[in-house]
Amino acid sequence: MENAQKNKRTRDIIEVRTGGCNDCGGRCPYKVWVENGVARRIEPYEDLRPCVRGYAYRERAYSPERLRSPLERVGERGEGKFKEISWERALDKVAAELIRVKEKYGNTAILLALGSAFQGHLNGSVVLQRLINLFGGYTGLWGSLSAEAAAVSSRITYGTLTAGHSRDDTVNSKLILLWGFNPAESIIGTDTTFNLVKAKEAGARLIAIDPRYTNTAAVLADQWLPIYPGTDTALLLAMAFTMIQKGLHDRNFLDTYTVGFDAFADYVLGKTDGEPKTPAWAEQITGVAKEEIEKLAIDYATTRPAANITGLAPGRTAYGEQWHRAAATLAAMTGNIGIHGGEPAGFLRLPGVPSGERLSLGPTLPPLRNPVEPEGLGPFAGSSSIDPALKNRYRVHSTQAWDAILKGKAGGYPSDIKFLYIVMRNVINQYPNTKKALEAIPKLEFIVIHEQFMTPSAKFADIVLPVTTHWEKNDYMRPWLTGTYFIHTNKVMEPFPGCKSDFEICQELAVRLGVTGYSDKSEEEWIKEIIALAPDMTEEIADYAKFKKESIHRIQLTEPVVSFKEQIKDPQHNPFSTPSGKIEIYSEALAEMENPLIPPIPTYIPTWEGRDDAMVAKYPLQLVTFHAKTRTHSTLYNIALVRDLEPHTVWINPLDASPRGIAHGDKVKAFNQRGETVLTANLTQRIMPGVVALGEGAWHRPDEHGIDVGGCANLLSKDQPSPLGSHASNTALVQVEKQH
Ligand SMILES: Nc1nc2c(c(=O)[nH]1)N[C@H]1C(S)=C(S)[C@@H](COP(=O)(O)OP(=O)(O)OC[C@H]3O[C@@H](n4cnc5c(=O)[nH]c(N)nc54)[C@H](O)[C@@H]3O)O[C@H]1N2
Ligand SMILES: Nc1nc2c(c(=O)[nH]1)N[C@H]1C(S)=C(S)[C@@H](COP(=O)(O)OP(=O)(O)OC[C@H]3O[C@@H](n4cnc5c(=O)[nH]c(N)nc54)[C@H](O)[C@@H]3O)O[C@H]1N2
Ligand code: SF4
Ligand SMILES: [Mo]
Repeated sequence: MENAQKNKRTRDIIEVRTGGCNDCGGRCPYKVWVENGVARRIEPYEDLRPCVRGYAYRERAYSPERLRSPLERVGERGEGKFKEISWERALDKVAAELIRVKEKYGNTAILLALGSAFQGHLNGSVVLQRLINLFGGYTGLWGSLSAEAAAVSSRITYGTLTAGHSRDDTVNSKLILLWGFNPAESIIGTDTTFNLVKAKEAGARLIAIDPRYTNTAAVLADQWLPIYPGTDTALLLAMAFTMIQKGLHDRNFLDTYTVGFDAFADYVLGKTDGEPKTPAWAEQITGVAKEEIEKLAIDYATTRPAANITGLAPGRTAYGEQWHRAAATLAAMTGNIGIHGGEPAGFLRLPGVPSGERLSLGPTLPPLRNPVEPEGLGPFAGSSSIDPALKNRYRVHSTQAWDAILKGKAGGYPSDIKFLYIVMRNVINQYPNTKKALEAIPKLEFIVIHEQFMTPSAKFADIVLPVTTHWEKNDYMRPWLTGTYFIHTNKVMEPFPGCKSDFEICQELAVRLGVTGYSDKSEEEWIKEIIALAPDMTEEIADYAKFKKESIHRIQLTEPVVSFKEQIKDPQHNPFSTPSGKIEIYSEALAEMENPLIPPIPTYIPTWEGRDDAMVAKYPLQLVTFHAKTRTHSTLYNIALVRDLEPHTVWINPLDASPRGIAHGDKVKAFNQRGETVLTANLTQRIMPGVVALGEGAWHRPDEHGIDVGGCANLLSKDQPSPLGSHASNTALVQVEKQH
């Protein structure tokens, strides 16, 4: 009796060093205090502090809503009626359906929707990709939903995906433009806001260019320049006009390191199209006053060094790739490339990682080649080819998955799709045009999903396989684009009863599919092998056991990392990796595509559904769908702890609300020709008139009439990719009305 009481009181508390491993913008190392097997508390590292969501991942891991058993659909698709079945039966069924579809239609009838929700290099969605490659292949998707415009623009302009500075360099900048960049909320690098604060303390001026007055702007910026979405290229062109007119551009830099500036200057001055890109011209398009444009141009050209830190959202507009290309061109015009405190305004990957095929960082479990595709297309979305026509021949652009299911080969898509396999995505919610998704779903013969929760996508599956969270497995990862460290994410808790990891599921399916050679290694052996595939990591991680134990490995830098330092210091011996060996303001490769919508120099192309579209008569407001601070896309939406911190609303300026009779807190309907959604109005001067905004990721929740009352952004978005593959999620016109 006495002993039992004593045992009861014994507290077995251990510290597990691990980290967040999601597509969340950060990926922070932290310690978790685990009491008798239950995670209790997260403790951050000094300089790499978790965001508000980090703490909610604990609630999520233990949520009573977690799926605990494989499910088989019994009701209609989407009705949400399932029965629990055994793992044996579920896996047998998935394997049998894969074999049936392969035999009847061929491998291209299988569409993989592979997500990025878990970012470990062993257990990522590559586990399914590898399996299905060994099974004969599949129809894949291309086009990163996040950063296709940034990636393709960096590859064209600089010849590499890596084009940025480690964040500790920010302190060297005298002027920082936060261009469509809100890292205090849409985290882009755990270390970003910390270093921006340091830069401000060191005297830098910061200017935010954003249709919304964000928390980052409120806390850090000296000035807010509101701009109409999708018009940023026009602003950059007018800045270029001012610089050229006033002779402020760095002619020596341009002559030495770039090709094509003269063609660009002719276009900017209106010599090629009769339209000088003056500040007055840009004022009409962007809504930014011409005096402000001139001032910004002069400031950016004369305050050295200056960093234009570009977010990803302006690139997620129609022709968003032009904005990234123009931003890089202005970085060159101001000589801010390859120097401390400057910024090439390109895509950013972890410094030190050799540029590769993949948008994500570094090697993973070898995915193997997709046998239905030709060699050389590259294994991943955002592949090595920049030619969209080539990619479209074998893959479907991710924004057009629903259209491809509906239209198939007859509609010009590479295959007729019968089987949808979803891993680490909430496709119905997160791909554009959710109504079209609902139309496409019935065309499919079979849908499988691996999930942790009954998400809006899981509801439509025929079989749902419950998976473990990132705290229930070991892996290693790199930070999200910035951050000079590696993390070994150690297991915090035992797998939730009834759940398996994605890797375990694929291993068991491999046996049923008769696939050999899927995996011959243990978890630890794989992790070691993957590390060995990365030259930078092999150098850094000399002692694996130490890495695992300490969980974080910090890369020791003698100074901040600056892309293209060598190219600028000694151009003779260090050409850029572009065909010309220089920064390509003019790209011959683009010229060869002979597509007026993919011009060889950065060009302002008015977006579809812009302010001058005929559609404004019915749908006069531009919509921005930002990344909300309380969720990772749609992940965490069902966790009250964070959801209640910032209610999901539509931001609307009082000048737009008042003629519509809308008061703060009213229920409103946001709609266009594609769909409608009901949510709460947030009247605020923090959004410019003519623009409304809502966070992406709120769950699609149809009421009894099929009307969404969840505020799902993608009911309103258009499923048309930009010509170079950008996901144009910030280009849409809508109307907002009071809901009676
Ligand atoms: N309108 C609009 N749409 C957007 C965007 C936008 O700005 N506007 N942003 C786009 C961007 S940048 C992105 S990256 C995408 C993100 O879209 P998704 O990749 O769909 O991301 P989530 O909504 O987080 O959904 C991921 C799902 O994976 C599940 N999951 C988490 N961990 C695991 C795991 O280990 N295994 C498995 N099998 N499942 C797991 C989660 O429960 C969750 O339901 O959304 C895009 N959609
Ligand atoms: N809290 C949180 N952080 C995240 C994520 C998350 O889901 N939640 N997701 C992560 C992922 S996967 C990604 S890809 C990144 C996305 O990172 P971003 O794309 O940079 O993030 P967003 O919030 O979509 O947009 C940033 C800002 O751009 C503004 N903006 C939108 N359109 C335009 C435009 O046309 N012009 C200008 N000038 N500004 C515009 C928005 O108002 C917003 O304030 O965030 C990462 N970080
Ligand atoms: S969600 Fe991402 S950024 Fe936030 S604490 Fe977790 S790992 Fe860090
Ligand atoms: Mo993303």
